[in-house]
Amino acid sequence: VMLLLQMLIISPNHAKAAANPPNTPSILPKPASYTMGTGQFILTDSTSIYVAGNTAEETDELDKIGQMLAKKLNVPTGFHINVIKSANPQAGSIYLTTIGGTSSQGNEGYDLSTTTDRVTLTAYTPEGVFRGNQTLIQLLPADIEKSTVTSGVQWVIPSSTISDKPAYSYRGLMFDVVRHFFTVDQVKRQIDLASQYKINKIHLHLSDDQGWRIEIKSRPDLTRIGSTTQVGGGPGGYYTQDQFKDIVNYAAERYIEVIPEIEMPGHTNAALASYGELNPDGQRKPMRTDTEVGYSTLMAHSEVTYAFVDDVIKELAAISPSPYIHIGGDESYTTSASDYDYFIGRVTGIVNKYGKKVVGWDPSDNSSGTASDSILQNWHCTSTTGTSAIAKGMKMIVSPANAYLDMKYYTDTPIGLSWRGYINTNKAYSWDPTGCVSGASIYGTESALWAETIDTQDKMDYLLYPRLIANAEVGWTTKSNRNWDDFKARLKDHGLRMKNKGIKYFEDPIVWEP
Ligand code: TNX
Repeated sequence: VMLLLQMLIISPNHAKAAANPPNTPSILPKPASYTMGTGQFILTDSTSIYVAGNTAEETDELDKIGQMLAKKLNVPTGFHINVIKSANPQAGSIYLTTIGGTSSQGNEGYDLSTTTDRVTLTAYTPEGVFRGNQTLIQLLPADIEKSTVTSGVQWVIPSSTISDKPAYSYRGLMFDVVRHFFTVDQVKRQIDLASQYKINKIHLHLSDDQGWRIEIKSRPDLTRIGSTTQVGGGPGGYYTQDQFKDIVNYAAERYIEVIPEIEMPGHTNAALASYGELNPDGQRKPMRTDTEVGYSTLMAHSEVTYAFVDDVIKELAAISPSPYIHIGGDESYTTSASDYDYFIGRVTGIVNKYGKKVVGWDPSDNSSGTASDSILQNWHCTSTTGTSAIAKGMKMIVSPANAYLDMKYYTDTPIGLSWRGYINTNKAYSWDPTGCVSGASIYGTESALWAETIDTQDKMDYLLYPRLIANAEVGWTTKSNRNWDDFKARLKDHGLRMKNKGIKYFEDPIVWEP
């Protein structure tokens, strides 16, 4: 009888679909709530995406988001899904709307409901719709990630009701494009991939001892000299201001903010090598290609230094829409404590003068000149870091080195550093932002990808994936909704999707057991 019943329920079409998506889709990061429905929605060549906002402007914005979704869906399906501006979606359509969205959803929350005849995504803002689209794509079979037309697939979405919003509003990823330079296209590809896991901030580490990576027109030697090498002695490189803006716009289309960092007063050898006047003896330092840290410093009591910083921040502020500029502040081991204190205050003043607020690594919050609207990026997460930030009422980005993505997974995995230990996927998942320091006003989380050991896209993929997904869930999903075994099962299932996306991830044996 059971067999007969099953044969009745499972039509040939369903049988095919059942082999594709598992019963509960493996959504990463895990949504706040997911309820399975009955039946399924089937995407076809005649599916349209309807978009409607509360204003004409909002509808235009949703149209762009709809076009991005249509483009993504049309590649592997070979369909001609189009976008229609209308609040009357026909049966068989996908409807993206802010009409009926509520402020309780926040900027990034969304409700996604799928029935046999419609997919409806409702959010308070277009940004929420964009985040919701990332979930919607994950509800379709893994072949949806392919970059060529894939026939013989039934493009089904199991009926469900999803209600979702992030635990933290800052979920960042830092690229170190100094230690090894990465091209605009390589950075864009990583931004696009990260956006699929609802990362919403990209922090670009643009200067360090081994290189200066952003064009500053009033200080041409920064790129003429300072950009010309990298760790190990390769050619280095830099972004022109137009290329930087291109990256910023690409990220903004994905509702990602780019926070540029100019590292100071330490990690400044490339600047010291470009302009002799920044050194006590007036002589340019040689460029360096080793991975030593903590030896370089700007002069805290020299007006030449602040004229330089002013020139740099002025141009950067003009091309960067983010309200924040990151000023570094870590590992200034050859700057005296009083010089460091004074320097951070002066630079905070310059950043504020150009209309921006400061983000700094710990211990920049200790400076008497740190403003209360500055943000601390806490990477030590020890009992001595972050206490000044808390006392000053500063917001905190939690970025613990023991979840760093540039550490090796295991003693025997080939790429990465190990000064903070080995960080497998379980370790990258099993932490909580509240565990960094108690009493902090937590803005969110950030994953740092330092690039001493990575000089190719494949190596970048290898260190990022799957650990970035683990970090992304720590930032998006509330602690009470997170569980390693549950995550592990979803991630394991997600491997095929990463393959289809072309991600050269590390198949961590703790997830993909041999
Ligand atoms: C520490 S974390 C650094 C970086 C290195 C990294 C290597 C931090 C703020 N500074 O300069 O690249 O370790 O893991």
